[in-house]
Amino acid sequence: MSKKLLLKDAHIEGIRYFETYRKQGGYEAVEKAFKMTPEEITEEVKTSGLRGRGGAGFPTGLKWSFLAKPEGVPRHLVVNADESEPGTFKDRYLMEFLPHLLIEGMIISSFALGAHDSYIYIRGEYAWITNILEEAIDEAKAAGFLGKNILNSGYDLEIYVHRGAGAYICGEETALLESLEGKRGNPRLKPPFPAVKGAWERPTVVNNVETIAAVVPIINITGAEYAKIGVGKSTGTKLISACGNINKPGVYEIDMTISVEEFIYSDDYCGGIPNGKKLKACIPGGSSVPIVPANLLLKTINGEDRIMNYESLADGGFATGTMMGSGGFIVLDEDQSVVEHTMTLARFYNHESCGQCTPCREGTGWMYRILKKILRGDGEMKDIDLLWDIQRKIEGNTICPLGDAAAWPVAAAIRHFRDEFEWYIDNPESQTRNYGMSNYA
Ligand code: L3W
Repeated sequence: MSKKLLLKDAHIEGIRYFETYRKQGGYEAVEKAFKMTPEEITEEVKTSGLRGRGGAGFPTGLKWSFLAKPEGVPRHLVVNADESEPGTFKDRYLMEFLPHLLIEGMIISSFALGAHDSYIYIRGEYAWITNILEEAIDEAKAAGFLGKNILNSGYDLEIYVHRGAGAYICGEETALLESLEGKRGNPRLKPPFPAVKGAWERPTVVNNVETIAAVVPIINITGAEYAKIGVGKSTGTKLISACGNINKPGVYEIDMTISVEEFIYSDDYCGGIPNGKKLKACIPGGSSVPIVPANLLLKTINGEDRIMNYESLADGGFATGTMMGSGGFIVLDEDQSVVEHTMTLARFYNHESCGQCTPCREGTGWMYRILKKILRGDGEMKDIDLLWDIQRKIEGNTICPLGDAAAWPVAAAIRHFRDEFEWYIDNPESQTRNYGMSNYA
């Protein structure tokens, strides 16, 4: 069983409330951090090897050290809680059950960054969690951990919760900042990175919920001890939200040394596949990362066990491997249609494209229409090559990663499951026409 750092107290009744959280040692990391300098805290985070848990895996301490500090200009910490990636629901769990862990992490991180106004940008659909967070903020304030002169340190901090309005694109950090400023959530060109020009053109660190929560155990046990958990550049623990054809869907905290096989089949985690079905494929990092067939999922190209971590999941590049991404682990059994699954994702990305970049705006809709055509029984063999061509023209040609995220699932599906596309085209009458056909019209 993996070591637990974030979810160790999640089962305790009432842990959502300040009093219970405090009894379990909550806010001791703040007390410890306030005896350190901001630079020492950043150094601890660097030593820990913590990488961004939202999808990109960028080193957190390095990002913090990029924060510009011009004289007299306020800077901000913005927590990205716009968790909208299909298959990803780990931040929801953290915020719902352990809101004080996030707030404690935000106090320490804001102090380290010299931010006095920090924000949680939360997806609009998480309305009930907004209430939980606001209640927790009030409790922390009443206990002297937020507001003016926290713990008599002379340091002031306010935390605001800002609800999104239901657009996936607002999970992209620059679209999020636009939205936070009250504008339409269109991604900005980078550079400048938010660390230099972010919210209201001020230096801003944008970090995922889980990343900021992880700062608490890092301060509690030290960065060096945190770095000992895991392997290589995959240090500490990672939350995985597991769903699809598994016996025990849910949120699991893993140390990044366990194999993918153990994660899927062990009773400590997913508990295997229901009804004795075989594993067909998996999308291990949220819908944006490439789908991997079972054989490549369980073993790397060198025949070694594939491990649930950043390096091993990406082993072999896009041709064979995939990515850790946000840890949204979607399992498909032998009964699932990869073509249909790919169409569902294409529909999603087409709907969520902001429309700024032509390749994404036009390409996502084009891919969706071709996939519908194939599923409807009207596909032609040349459609597969056309799909391939379109995704190639989207990837790398857009302002933000939504274009790549729309292209990769299509590319990986064709690369690994081309025969399934061909089967739909060869068997126009025998495909899964008997359900949901209105979707393919
Ligand atoms: C300062 C530099 N800052 C990079 C910062 C940058 C950002 C972070 C990572 O996309 C991915 C996407 C999704 N100076 C910097 C610098 N930074 N160089 O580092 O940057 P980047 O561009 O690699 O990633 P991104 O734009 O944040 C995130 C993938 O994650 N993903 C995400 C899924 C969705 C969720 C969710 O719902 N929670 O996570 C899944 O794979 O496709 O590729 O902060 O500013 N020189």
